[in-house]
Amino acid sequence: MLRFDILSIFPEMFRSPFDASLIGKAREKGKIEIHLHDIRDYAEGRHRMTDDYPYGGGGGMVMKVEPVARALEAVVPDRDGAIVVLLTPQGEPLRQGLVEELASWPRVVMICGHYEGVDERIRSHLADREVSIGDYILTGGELAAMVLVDAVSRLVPGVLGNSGSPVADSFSTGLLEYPQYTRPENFREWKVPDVLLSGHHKAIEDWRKRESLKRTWRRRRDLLEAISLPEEDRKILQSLILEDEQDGP
Ligand code: 6GU
Repeated sequence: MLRFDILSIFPEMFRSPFDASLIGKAREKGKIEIHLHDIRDYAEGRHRMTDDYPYGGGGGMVMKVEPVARALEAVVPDRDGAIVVLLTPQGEPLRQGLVEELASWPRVVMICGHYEGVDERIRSHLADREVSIGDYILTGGELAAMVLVDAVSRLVPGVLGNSGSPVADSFSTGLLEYPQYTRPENFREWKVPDVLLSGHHKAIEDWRKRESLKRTWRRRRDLLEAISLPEEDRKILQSLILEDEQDGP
């Protein structure tokens, strides 16, 4: 069981993505819990403002620290066993390793950043980690929080059911996935590779390994540099690089 708490000024954004699909099923099965908290409920004053003008001037608005601090204190009065993540474009880029680390916590609390930025004291005094989901700017941290919940949840035992095993997927081998096919065998003369129909298990395994290496070499050389390939795989890679240079398929 993993519990997520999401602090946001737009908690309603999360309803349908978290009710539908595998995440909804995981909640029904009690594998995960998702609790939404409206930061505005913790804001004071007649207008319950969650943002304010930046000290020093300049454009844009800044997310206030007090409502976030009060919300956090209500949600995790004792922070033992909980990790508090601030979603912000300035954060550490989200990769599978960080997803795995977050999945090891019993409780993941997320603060969705908003406006042109958040008061620096939210990051320096309230958050344990800052996470970004990539090098582009979203209007707020909500979609990033959904990405995080999805990626972390699929690692929680029992969430994937029989639809897949997280150990077999590409980011645990460090390589991109090989091409997959299902029926029909021939669609508009677009054919399934013969080897996959051969029933020759060793040949299929070799083909898949080669295709994974080829695809990773062509599309994501950075991934190959980050892993140490077994000797056998390096040989396969060498041969397909040569083939590629001679305009291979
Ligand atoms: Cl976490 N927040 C926002 N606003 N934009 C992002 C992001 C987060 N990650 C990538 N872009």
